[in-house]
Amino acid sequence: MLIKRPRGWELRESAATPESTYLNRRQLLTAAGFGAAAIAGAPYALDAIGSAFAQAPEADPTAGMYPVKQNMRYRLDRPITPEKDATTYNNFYEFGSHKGISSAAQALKLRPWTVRFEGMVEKPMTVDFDDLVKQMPLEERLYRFRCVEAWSMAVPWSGFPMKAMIDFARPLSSAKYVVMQTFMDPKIASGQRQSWYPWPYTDGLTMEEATNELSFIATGLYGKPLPKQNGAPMRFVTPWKYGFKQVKSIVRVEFTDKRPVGYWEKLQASEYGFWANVNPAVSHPRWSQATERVLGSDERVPTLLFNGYGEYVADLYKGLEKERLYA
Ligand SMILES: Nc1nc2c(c(=O)[nH]1)N[C@H]1C(S)=C(S)[C@@H](COP(=O)(O)O)O[C@H]1N2
Ligand SMILES: [Mo]
Repeated sequence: MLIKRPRGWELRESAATPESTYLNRRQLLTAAGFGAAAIAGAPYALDAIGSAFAQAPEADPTAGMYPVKQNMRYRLDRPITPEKDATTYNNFYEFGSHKGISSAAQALKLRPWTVRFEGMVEKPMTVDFDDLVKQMPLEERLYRFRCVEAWSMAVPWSGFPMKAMIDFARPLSSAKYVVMQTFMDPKIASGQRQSWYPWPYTDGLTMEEATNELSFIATGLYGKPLPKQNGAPMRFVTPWKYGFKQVKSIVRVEFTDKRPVGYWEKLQASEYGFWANVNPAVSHPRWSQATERVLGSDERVPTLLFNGYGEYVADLYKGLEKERLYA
């Protein structure tokens, strides 16, 4: 009797794939909430599936820490930006020089993740991110955010005061500046293969600025661990300065007595400087800073001096009026 035996290339995918793998793929799709309808839907949904696969194998031991309690001292004068806008309209040049990098950023591997503290410190050290975050006083803060490109948002960051991390690092009293540096991995970050950019991304500020109560290290957003595209696992937040000071995916924190030159200042010193405080009266050489486009709405609103945080930070700049404080 002749029996037709299917050859290898005739097998259906479900038969050819070991059952466990097949089930895992299905479980992942189900767990991530992507049914057949979502798959058949917009390209956005497909991107999201890609990111579900990229993220799922990395268990996040800090996930259970969120949401954290909101610190009511910091209030907004405008609605919170829809989560979808804040997490799909990004600047993260490591993954491309356009706003749609959120799916490319899923290639970032978050564990293990270590942070190196060095330079003018009592003792240099390397700390595992999961150990560091456990020792920090986590809280949620609603902050405004203003990019030098004249768009803005208002988001709930979770994280801890930068001051807590500085105390942990124990800098020498002679340290005047703190510099943060992003990871360097051109294999996964295609932007880092573009050699005309001054990789790795760094930026810094004075110790007085870094220990101001507003300076914050974000490890979460919208009550969850920080998405990769927003700078996971930890990024700097300084709401009275333009967005480019807010270094993402930090691997190194250095204390120094020399004023640092950050990524954008290295690239184009005529347009971007050290202080980078928000000021509607001082234009960027190529556009006005008077108003801003609010992400997720059609509105343009007036920009505020120090992005509205003058009561907390204006004193930091007394006597420095001759410096280029607003670029
Ligand atoms: N490593 C790194 N950090 C970065 C950037 C970047 O390209 N690379 N862009 C900066 C700029 S210009 C802005 S406006 C903010 C954007 O943050 P968001 O994508 O979370 O809104 O990240 C800042 N931090
Ligand atoms: Mo920006």
